[in-house]
Amino acid sequence: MKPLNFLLIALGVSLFGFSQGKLPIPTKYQLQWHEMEFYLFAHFGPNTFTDKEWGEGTESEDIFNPENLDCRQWCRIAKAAGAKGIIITAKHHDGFCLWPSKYSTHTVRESKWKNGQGDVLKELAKACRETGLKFGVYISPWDRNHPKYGTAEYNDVFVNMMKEIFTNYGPIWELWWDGANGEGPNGKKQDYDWDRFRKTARSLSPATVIFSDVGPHIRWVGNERGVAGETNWNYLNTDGFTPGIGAPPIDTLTRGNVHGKHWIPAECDVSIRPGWFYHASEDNKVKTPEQLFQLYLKSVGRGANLLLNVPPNQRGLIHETDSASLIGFRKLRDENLKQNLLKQAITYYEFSPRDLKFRNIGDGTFTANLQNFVVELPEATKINCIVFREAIHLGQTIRKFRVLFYDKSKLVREIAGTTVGRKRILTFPETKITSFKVFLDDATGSDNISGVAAYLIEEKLVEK
Ligand code: FUL
Repeated sequence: MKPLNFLLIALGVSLFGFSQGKLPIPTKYQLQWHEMEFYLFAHFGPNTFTDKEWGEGTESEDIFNPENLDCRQWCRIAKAAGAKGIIITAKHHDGFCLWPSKYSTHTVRESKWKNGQGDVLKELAKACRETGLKFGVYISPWDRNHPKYGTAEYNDVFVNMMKEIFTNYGPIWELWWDGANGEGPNGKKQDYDWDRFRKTARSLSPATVIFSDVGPHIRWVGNERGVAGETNWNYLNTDGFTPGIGAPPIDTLTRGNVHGKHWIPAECDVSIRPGWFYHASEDNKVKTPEQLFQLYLKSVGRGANLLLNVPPNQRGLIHETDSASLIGFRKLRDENLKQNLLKQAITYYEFSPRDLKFRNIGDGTFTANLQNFVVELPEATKINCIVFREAIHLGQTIRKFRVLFYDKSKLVREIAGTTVGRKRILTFPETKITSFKVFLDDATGSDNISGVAAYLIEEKLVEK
């Protein structure tokens, strides 16, 4: 090779490496997680029976007795709602284990339920497998029952419990480490060995994605309302931070860090009811399908995932009001977001010859990635919702975008935004258009928008 050619190639490689290669990108398991989009959370345990949110850890095991427990019912409802998995509170802050752990004496084994022979994790893991749902486990580091809590040995207990869970109930798709660490009046304080916890999980199950305030794979969104930032980076800086008290500021969790060093996307956890656990007094406070749709727009529609808590009741079943609401939510998504109005549209580069055209396919996935482009519809069409997807397997690079809508040559609406991420759903008042242009005013790299779709949704569903 001639020296000059070599130099040019080397320069190209290093420039490319500088502009793109350094960007954090998702692992294949994180990418799969992004595609999960919406799944359920099940808060279940002694609190279900004591009507509390945070148990003391002193509750008698016998109060846990869900006589009609049917995890298949949970799964049927989850499936019908279009949720793709269930994460269960295997151990909440009260320390009660929903599986007969060898490392605790405060478990289903000590309860009256099925004469101590029951195992909720086993039943749910099986039901999830049979239904084709992913199975996830919440295990609270904070433990108000365990006698070892507050000593170095508790870290061994926690590690051993994880081993039991991975070994006996796997595959575990997502592991959830809650950040709450409110110390009880006994003043016990635990020095958690996060590093060891992470290594244990990774060695036992490399495919599991771990959630905590600061990842390592998925971060808390900073609120329990189910709302991601309108600007939402999948990047986060974690140096010097830990889950719980040592977490980054709320605003950082909600928006991420534009120059963050790690790919740690946000997950929006929120309950369908005011509380996390089931309380009969909240049966008339279940979120409506329309409210859930709003949450969908503010979580999934901002590039995050939606983890919706639907707490089983004392019988061990999901209440009919919650299930009706979930099905209604599914119906709204199906009826409003199925018919991509751009299926017949032609897309071409704004600044290139018009013969470079792409046709949208199905859900609006392009055959190429685009930056500045025009979408032309075959006829005047009313829309009030537009959905973008970014090619996040290459990183998150869009910082600012603009969409200009035209009715023939007349500009009829302009909207602007910041990040796109896995999915960005924008809603606005109904507008009749014949074409629109998308400009990425601030973006790096050349593979950015990987899909676009447009819909006419019911007026009442437009984001409030
Ligand atoms: C919080 C906990 O304290 C709540 O009880 C609930 O589990 C929620 C999802 O996370 O940190």
